[in-house]
Amino acid sequence: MSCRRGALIVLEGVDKAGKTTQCKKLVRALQQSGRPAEMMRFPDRTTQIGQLISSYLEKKNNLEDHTVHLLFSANRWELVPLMKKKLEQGITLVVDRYAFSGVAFTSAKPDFSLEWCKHPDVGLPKPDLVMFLQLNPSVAAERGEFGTERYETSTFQRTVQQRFEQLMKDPSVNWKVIDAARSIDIVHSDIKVLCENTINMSENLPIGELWK
Ligand code: NYM
Repeated sequence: MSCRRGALIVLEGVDKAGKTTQCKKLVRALQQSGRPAEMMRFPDRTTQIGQLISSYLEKKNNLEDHTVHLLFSANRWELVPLMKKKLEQGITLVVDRYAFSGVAFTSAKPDFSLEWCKHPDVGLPKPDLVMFLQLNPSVAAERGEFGTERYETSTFQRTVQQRFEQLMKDPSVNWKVIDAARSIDIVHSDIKVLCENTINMSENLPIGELWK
């Protein structure tokens, strides 16, 4: 008997778009409807690499820009065996940020091209669906102050948004743009429908390779 695989679903967006809230709600809703689902997030700050990244983000240490980019990518690669295992067991993974954040944030720094930034993540398990939670920077600002971590400034986030827009032009990735300025529940019901359709469509397909 062949087992139907789970879907790899990614939520992306600039800070304050509501990714984490929506990932949690989505996992709960899928589980309640009898579909095995788990949440993951990147960076995964629990591994040794993740701890280096976390102290970098908290400004407790400084890392050279290329180096930290490669660490973010390594943090994804170290979780790949686990991700594949879960997908093959039929568990849908709902992932809060992925390689797209990796590319958008590093390439928002001076002298980093999109192409260079994509390379280390080429061949990662390809998401069956990437939902981009779209939120105008001025609306994001109304949602409250940014935190104190690295990258949490309006100017930087505006450049990150532009990099995401460049990445979304790539038709090899199944991007869906979600208007995140609406209420949590309305955004959730849109996301849930897209996700259920994706689970049904991808269950018999092999897991793809990103940017390959
Ligand atoms: N970030 C996240 C990167 O710069 N590169 C990456 O590859 C990933 C996955 O880390 N500002 C940045 C985006 C966020 C920060 O924040 C992680 P959070 O709140 O843990 O999602």
